[in-house]
Amino acid sequence: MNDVIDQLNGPGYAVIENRLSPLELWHMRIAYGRVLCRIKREGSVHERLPRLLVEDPTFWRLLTDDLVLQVADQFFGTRGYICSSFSGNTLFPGADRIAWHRDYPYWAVPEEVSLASNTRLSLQTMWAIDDFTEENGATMVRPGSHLGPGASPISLTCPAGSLIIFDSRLIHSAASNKSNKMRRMAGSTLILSCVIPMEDMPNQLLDMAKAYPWCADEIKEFAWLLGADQRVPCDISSSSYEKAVADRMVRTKLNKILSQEEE
Ligand SMILES: O=C(O)CCC(=O)C(=O)O
Repeated sequence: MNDVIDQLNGPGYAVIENRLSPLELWHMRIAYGRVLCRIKREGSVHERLPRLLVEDPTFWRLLTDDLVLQVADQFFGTRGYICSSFSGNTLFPGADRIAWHRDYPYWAVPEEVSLASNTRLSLQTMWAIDDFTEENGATMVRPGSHLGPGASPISLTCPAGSLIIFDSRLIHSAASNKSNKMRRMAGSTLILSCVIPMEDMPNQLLDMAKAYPWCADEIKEFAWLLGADQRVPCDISSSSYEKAVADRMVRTKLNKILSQEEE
């Protein structure tokens, strides 16, 4: 784990090869394929898969990977982080390269502020569901670009089942897919909990609770990661302020859904 932290502090990224066992990888591929069957648009060569955790709870394994959480604890210096987004990115044969960019929320933070700050706002994880090769559109990064201009781009080729983890300030892209097979990736953005999440993860959590009551224990264990304990804006002039806050908490709604299911 310390190696990964050193890599995040140095070049800004780490690749952990074969983090998934062959059986886990097989499950991910089947689950990913099932979602693609439902959402793939005719003729499209680039498909993002939103709401993956709701679509199939198999992906919960990737969000809650213990190495990812240990690294995130160290990276942010606190457990006060949440998931901002969890989705898939599929490049079919013929897909164009993705433009160079930093990840959320750094689109909205001036570079001179984000590069100078010691407070980490965002950590990115990407799981290779297929081998990542130069031909099929492996993720590309500019090493060191989380702290400055960065070095020449390199391609993060790795076997299927590998985990790529990086500081979201790192400038990256995905190459075009020149192979004859799809290249699949599933991943999360974790953010310091004071940042507004990109996706409405608390509502995804409630949808998961409704759809998968028999996964209640797992859902409850990691509900914090999907924002169950985040404050929801409310009227602070209310005389029953504490109750108003409690009633609006996602955790309260979650407990209601799961206790109804258990009755
Ligand atoms: O799929 C990839 O390799 C990179 C995706 C990416 O950079 C993004 O979705 O922002």
